[in-house]
Amino acid sequence: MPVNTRQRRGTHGPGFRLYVVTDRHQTAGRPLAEVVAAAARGGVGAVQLREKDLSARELYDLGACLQEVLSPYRVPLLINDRLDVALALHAAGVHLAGHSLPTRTARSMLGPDKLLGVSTHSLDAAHQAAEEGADFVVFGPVFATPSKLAYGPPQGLSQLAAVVRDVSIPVLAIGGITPVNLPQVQQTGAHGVAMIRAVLAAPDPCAATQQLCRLLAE
Ligand code: 3NM
Repeated sequence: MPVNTRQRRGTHGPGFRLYVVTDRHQTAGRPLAEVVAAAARGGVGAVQLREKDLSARELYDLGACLQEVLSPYRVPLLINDRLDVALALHAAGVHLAGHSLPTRTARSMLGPDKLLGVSTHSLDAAHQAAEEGADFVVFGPVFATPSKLAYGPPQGLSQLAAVVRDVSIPVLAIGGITPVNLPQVQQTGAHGVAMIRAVLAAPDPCAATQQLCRLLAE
């Protein structure tokens, strides 16, 4: 049984189109909180805390710090994989990876009101996430990106378009997305984009975010 997706959809799909995923090693030496604050000033829609090498305690502390900088802007923080940390922080939601708890299980532990995003790499996985109660999926990598080179060639725009067409919940594209290729991504009908380097590594993350938001509004 789908987890009440029809009732929740519409009131609950992600209200955001620009989703910044953290990697504190991609900030050109600047503190992550400083860069995330700049992205919030620039209008980012949501932030996912994804620091896979940190312990629960370290993630909790960093998440609390990011919540402090995001809360004046009302930007939701989602926690990658660690449902326990998300619950401990009263975070806005959780973002699941392939190795995370099953989507259905995470949804039942989170309740209907928290945001639940799922990273997917195939049409089947995106369908399954929708069936099991995800609010949105992230699909990728659309273009080549250093951290995913080992997994083979990128999915490409036509595969993204197929997922957007077929899946009943919003799809955000990820992987190698920049202001230059963003218009092609938008042509697929994707709801929005998720990115690391285009914001976190930008010389001026606030201006980069503003530019991306302008493009996404077109
Ligand atoms: N997940 P950038 S691609 C974290 O395909 C992540 O699921 C991907 O970084 C996926 O915006 C990716 O710098 C890296 O290319 C995105």
